[in-house]
Order: sequence, then C-alpha cells, then structure tokens
Amino acid sequence: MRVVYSPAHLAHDVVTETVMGAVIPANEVAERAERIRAALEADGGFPVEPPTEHGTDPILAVHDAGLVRFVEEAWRESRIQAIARPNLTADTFPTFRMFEGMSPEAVAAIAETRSAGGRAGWWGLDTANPLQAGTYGAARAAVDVALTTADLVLAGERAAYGLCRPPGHHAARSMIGGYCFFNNAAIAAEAIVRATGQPVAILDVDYHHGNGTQQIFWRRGDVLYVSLHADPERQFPYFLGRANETGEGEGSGANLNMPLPAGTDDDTYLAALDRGLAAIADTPGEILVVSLGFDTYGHDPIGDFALTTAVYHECGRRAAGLGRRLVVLQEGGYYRPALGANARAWLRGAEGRPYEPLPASGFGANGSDR
Ligand code: SP5
Ligand code: ZN
Repeated sequence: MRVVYSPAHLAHDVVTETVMGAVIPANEVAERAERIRAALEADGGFPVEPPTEHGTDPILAVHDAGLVRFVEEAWRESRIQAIARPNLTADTFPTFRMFEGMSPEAVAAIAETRSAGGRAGWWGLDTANPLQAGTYGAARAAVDVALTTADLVLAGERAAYGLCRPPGHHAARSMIGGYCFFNNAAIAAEAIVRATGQPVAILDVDYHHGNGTQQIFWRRGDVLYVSLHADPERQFPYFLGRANETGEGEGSGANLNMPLPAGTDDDTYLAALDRGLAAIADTPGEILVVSLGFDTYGHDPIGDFALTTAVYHECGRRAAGLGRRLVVLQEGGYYRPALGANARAWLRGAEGRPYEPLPASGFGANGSDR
C-alpha cells in the first residue's frame, strides 16, 4: 500500500500539555509519526511518497477563512507581546454562557478581537492546540497528505494511507481543538464528493468522538459519518458524541455515533465495528474515508479501551471487506512504543496480507502486544 508522508510535521512539536490544569508531558508529539513511518518502512510493503501541493481552496471548502487566517498569523502576532513562551495556547474562551440573556443580534456583533490571546480563544475549543512557528506549515502539509492520499484512490488505488500529523477530526468549520487544526479527513471527503459527484462515508475509529467531522457534515446527506468512541459522558470532547445525535435536515440519519464503555475489549469493539460497517453498507458510495486512531489501544495513556495489536489487523480486514476503496488517514494514538506495530497491523489487514507481527524488540511494547 502506498503511504503519503511529509516531514513538515516535525516543525510542530511541543513538550508539555495541560490536562485539567495538570502539566504533563505532551502526548501529540512528532515522534508519533516517525514511529509509524519507521515501522512501515521496515515492513517493506509500504512505499512512502511526499504529498503534492493543493493550495488553500480545498481547506476553505470546509473551514471558515478566518480560522485559516488565524492559524497562519497567530504565532507571529503573539511574538509582539513581551512574555516568552514555547507556544501560543488559549486561556479564555467565549463560552455561550458569557452571552446569556443577550439578543441574537447583540451576540452576532461580538467579534474576534485583535489580540492573539483573544483570537486563540475565539477559534479554539480547548487548551490543546499549541501554535508555534511551524504549526501552519505542518497543518497545511497534513491536509496535502490527506488530499494526495485521496488522489491516489481517485486514480484507482484500492487503498492508500496518509500519515497525517497534526490530526484533524476535532477541528470543526470554525474551531480548532483536541490537537487538531484543519480537519484532514473532512477536507479529503469533501474533495472526493466534488471530484466524483458521489456520496462518501467516513468511518472514525479514533478513541475520541470526531466532533469536528460531525459538525462539518451535520446537515449533509451525501457524507455519512460513523464513529466508534469513548462515551463523551466520561471523555473528551464531552459535549458531543452521544447516540441521539443523528444529523439534521438533509443530513438527518447520516450521523451514527456509537459511544463505548471503559474497558471495551477486542470482541466488544469488533461487534460495534460490524454495526458501523453494516450502516455504511446500507448507503451508496464507492469510497470510504477512515479516520484511524490508535488511542483505543490497551496501553494508551489517555484512553481506557483494551484493544490489542492483533485486533487492528482484523479491523483493517473488516473495513476492507466492505468492498469500497479506502482513504485511510491517521488521527490519534499516543502509546508510542506500539504505534508502528498497530498501524502496520491495520494496514496489512486492509490489504489482505497476513498479520505476521514484527519481533517485539523492534516495535512492540515490553515483549507484548498489549
Ligand atoms: C486527535 C485526538 O486524539 N485528540 C485527543 C485530544 C484529547 N484531549 C483531552 C485529553 C483528556 C485526557 N483525559 C485523561 C484521562 C487520563 N486517565
Ligand atoms: Zn483521539
């Protein structure tokens, strides 16, 4: 399977993040993508190629122009201030409760402001979207990776893999969030719809609900969104991802959320996956975009599922079993020692190649795949 990768992601890398106020070592780091690339190269069956430049039009088909401008400008603007910082992160957000009681007209008159801090809060969901000098270039490259992967499949490949970083599925039309800046999968799905005139399905198997992808296609009947994820009752993004969110208008019935409990194991997961795949099979379309996350892995530092490396092979096999061409795009997954083995297993499964795990000393975790 052909793999699309850009080294531009290396210029977006942070050391710490905060979780509920606690400063912890950052999870979404450059090493993630390098681990996956190394494992795929070691396999020998995954030729890696660079993305082609697609410009901003496909991004603007999905995102507000102001958001794109903000991601491009904000780091430079934050340098004007006297405080030295490793990155720009929002601390003040315009929660809708701030405007309680104001008329819709009065709320509509509220604006972005000119300060970098105000802008970061205006466009941000949370504190997990650190902007640095290389962030815009990395986010643009991740989109080019996704679009180039889609191009390969549009040109006839049965499946292709885009090693996107930063990830994308928490980014909504007018909002960055959850380590995500531009929604790589949504941009690719929209480009595929425009290129083919056919409906597209998105299968999101990241541990977290893809609130951004859901938001972007909420009223769209031609893009089916199916997501398996941790129940938002206990996990980020908390406020979206429930089973009763099924889309509205033309998109009514084209959004399927499958929240899952803590401890979800291989068998429970595969049963839910089959349900999701059956829903996709019931709709028209020849291409499936997969938002692929490995934060469902048993050892993931921010997840609470119990999946094994072996089950990713089976997941890839079942996704390919739909008989649609696959545009597979990387989202999350934070247990670095097993990321390469997990990606390799999934992609080999999708290609119909045997699992054949690599020796644990190479890419597994502590001699085990759990
Ligand atoms: C793309 C992606 O996977 N984004 C995830 C963003 C998650 N950010 C919130 C992390 C909350 C971590 N909760 C920690 C529980 C530790 N037991
Ligand atoms: Zn995730």
